[in-house]
Amino acid sequence: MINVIGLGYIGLPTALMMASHGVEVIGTDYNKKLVETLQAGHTTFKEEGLDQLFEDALEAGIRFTTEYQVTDTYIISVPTPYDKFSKKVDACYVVEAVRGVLKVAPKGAVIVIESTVSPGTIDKYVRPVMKESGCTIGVDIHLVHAPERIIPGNMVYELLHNNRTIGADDMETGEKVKQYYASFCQGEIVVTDIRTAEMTKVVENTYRAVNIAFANELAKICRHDDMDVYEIIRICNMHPRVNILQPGPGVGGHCISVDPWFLVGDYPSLAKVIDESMKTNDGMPDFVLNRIHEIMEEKGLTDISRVGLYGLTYKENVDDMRESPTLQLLESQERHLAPGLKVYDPFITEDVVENQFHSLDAFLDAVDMVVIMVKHDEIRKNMDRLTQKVVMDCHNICQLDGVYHI
Ligand code: SAJ
Repeated sequence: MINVIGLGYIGLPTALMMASHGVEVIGTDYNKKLVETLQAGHTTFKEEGLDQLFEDALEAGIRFTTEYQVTDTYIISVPTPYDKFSKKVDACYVVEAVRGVLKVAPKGAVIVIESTVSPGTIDKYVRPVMKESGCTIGVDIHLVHAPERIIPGNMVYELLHNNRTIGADDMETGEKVKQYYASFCQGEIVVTDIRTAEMTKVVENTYRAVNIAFANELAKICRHDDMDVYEIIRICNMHPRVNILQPGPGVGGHCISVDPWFLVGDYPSLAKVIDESMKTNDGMPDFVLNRIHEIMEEKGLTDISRVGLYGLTYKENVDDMRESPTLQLLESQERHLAPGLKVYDPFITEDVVENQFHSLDAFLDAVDMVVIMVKHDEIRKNMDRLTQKVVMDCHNICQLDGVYHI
């Protein structure tokens, strides 16, 4: 039986996937409300295919609790924030979860850490906790790191099809854990050591962050001399060895905007490209805010409260707002003591910011200028509703005449 600790964006789909593929699973989370919601038969966030997977897992007998279980295998999937000042990973939730497991785990149990951690975190923070509790690692308890790779918006498909990495102290444990993942994962599963597994995960997200930063920097260069960055990227990408990503209003989510900072925090004198890239991405919401003011001036608009931001989530067709560029932009606006922008997102039903609307109709009635911050399918399908508005399209999805870009 597997006890999955932490039932958030990664832990829940992983637990459901294993349960629906014949593994006995109990999911544990310290958040009582979340556990009660799951016990009542409801999922806790929206994701393509998640509800069906949930039903399959319930049918297969998955259970949810706030208690740690006595079993032979644990998967820890809890958040790893970073300290905004030092830029280093904050492993407190992982350490707490390991402590909780150690209180109940029988001799020989395996603890698999799925949470993203910076290279060396397991040596530095997790092993000492195990030693303190009197455990001999590799005898009383085995340790594994199996970083997740699934992308919000396509999680269920990617859980099934992505290749995976498993880091273990010994091949025997690595192979044993591999069998659990192989119950559902159709991709290749590589077994390596723990430090390598830690590093690969952070490097993957850093690679994407640096490449997005490159696209964002190109957008700024092209804006400076009035060139079309999208056309330039499109043509460059016809070269067989060039594949530039797309500029955007900023980088959000709990991965690409967070994990690369771990390397900057741990290697400040070495991780120069990464540091600059992260600053470039973090500067994009401010860049958009400046563009809004430029465009308003050009169009003779004077009332910022007649400008609306479309989208609050960190990217399209998800309901996750963590580190979202829109939230960053609103914060920046407050710092400049110029509140008033209207906001709307079809995926966010509760009130989270001021001047927020809950229907596209009401939002469009209240604004003269629309800034497309997130390319949800809804706005793609409603482009004809924007013909009378000034439009700033941060994703190059609007074909209307006179549209402004980043
Ligand atoms: N973005 C751009 N331009 C692009 C692509 C993305 O501005 O060309 C922005 C998005 O709008 C968003 C942010 O970047 O704000 C991040 O979005 P994303 O779709 O690139 O990635 P995430 O954060 O949803 O998921 C990433 C994935 N990592 C990689 O692709 C290397 C996913 O596979 C990981 O599992 C996930 O991080 C994670 O949990 O670590």
